[in-house]
Amino acid sequence: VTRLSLETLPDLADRAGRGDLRVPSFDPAELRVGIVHLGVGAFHRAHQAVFTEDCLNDEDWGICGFTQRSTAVVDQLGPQGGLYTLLERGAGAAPPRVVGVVREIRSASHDDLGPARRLADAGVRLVTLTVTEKGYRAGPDGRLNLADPGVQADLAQFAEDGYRPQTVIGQLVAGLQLRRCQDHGPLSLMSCDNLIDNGGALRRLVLDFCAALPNFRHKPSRGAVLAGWIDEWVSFPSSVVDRIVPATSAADRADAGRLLGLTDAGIVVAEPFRQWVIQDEFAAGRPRWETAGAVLTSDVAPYERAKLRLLNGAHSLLAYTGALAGYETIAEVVADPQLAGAAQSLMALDAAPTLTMPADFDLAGYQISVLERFANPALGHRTVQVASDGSMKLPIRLLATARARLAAGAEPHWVALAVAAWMVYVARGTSRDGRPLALDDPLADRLRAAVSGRSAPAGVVDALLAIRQVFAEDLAVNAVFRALLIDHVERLLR
Ligand code: CS2
Repeated sequence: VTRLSLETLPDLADRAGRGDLRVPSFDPAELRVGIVHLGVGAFHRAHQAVFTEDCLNDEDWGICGFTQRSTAVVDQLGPQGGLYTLLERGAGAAPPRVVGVVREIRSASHDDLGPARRLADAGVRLVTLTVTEKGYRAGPDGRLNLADPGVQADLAQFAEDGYRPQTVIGQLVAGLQLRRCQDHGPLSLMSCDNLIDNGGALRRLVLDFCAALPNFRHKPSRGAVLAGWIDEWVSFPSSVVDRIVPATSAADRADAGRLLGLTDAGIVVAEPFRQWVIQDEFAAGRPRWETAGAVLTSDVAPYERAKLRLLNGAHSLLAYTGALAGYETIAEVVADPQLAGAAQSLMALDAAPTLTMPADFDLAGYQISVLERFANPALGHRTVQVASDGSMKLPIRLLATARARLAAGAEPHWVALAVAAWMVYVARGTSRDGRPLALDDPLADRLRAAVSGRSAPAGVVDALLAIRQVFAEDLAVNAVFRALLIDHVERLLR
């Protein structure tokens, strides 16, 4: 079957006329790149790319997307000229649409033109990132993890001819250095990952990298000079992203083939809902995202805290407890009244009291909508997908809530249940009905080693609480928190 591409796109125009398919309203071949995006996975394609496409006017805000290690996306989108279909599933879904705003697809490790040279280009005014929590190489204190072998390699070989940085932060700093040398002017770097204060976090990591650059005899303070230039010319807006985008399945690709009459290896599936709250602090302009429904504000912090602690916190609780109970998808878990009730309690009793929202924000309505979105049966969002990278996600979406509640003298019962379910997921590695549960986590080896040979609840809890990358000292030694965990682990193991 013929592949979706710039050449076959005109064949779809008739269908678009009938309203059962949308195609770009502009000529993708004419759009030039203004944004470099690192991490061009399904989430970016279903979220930021769509917002950007929806507000294109006569400015060049085409996207050059980089993948990191895997070249799968290059194989999927390269032959398609960057085109792909977005398929919404669930109540209120819009017709499928072909998205054309992604104009270049490159591999950070294999392409002739790496991220550093691409972002130094004068036409590029914005760099966006969805590289997941682990892509930042931050330590538990949010600072650059200088013990990370990738970070060490990037620092040591930074200025060597032809060296290609392997970490995202190394790539950004190398690009900023080139941009400074070529005098190509200001730039904004915007994280779109689920981190706390993601703009501030990214800025700190970039400056940490500069500060750690080894000095050269002929350039004694190159890190300090670069940091000074970054302070003056580069902004780091924070942003809160929200849309449920499960990994694309073979069945989704088959659906795309049926819908388009063409093969689309790059199709992405998403819920109808999408939200983007952006700190309006751009050093070199930005697309008019507000015309596509984004909220531009001076302070994203309240929205960020609400999203991470309510939605992502509840998501993780459902993922770990649900996977242990033998459920395949998040929708199946929320159909279980007991587990849905636990998610509801986590939001209402543990997380909500830690939030201070703008007066017009409907906190109760938000919690209801979160559970409704999770219940979308058409998404097939797998529990093990949400369960991945727990060591990176827990501190952000659950432990911050626990810390705030403990400080207020309260017992974070439901957060402790979520954390305990993660511990049992790690320690037992199988569901209640004996099916293996994949431990997909950058710390997997350390986690497994920690719990190996331990079966008593207190032993499991203490072994995992001792992992400083996950639990900072204050929580690890908190007797109330530990007791709650042991209690939950004991019941879950039973
Ligand atoms: C999920 C998120 O995989 C996960 O950990 O909690 O990806 C979630 O679907 C998004 O943040 C929703 O905006």
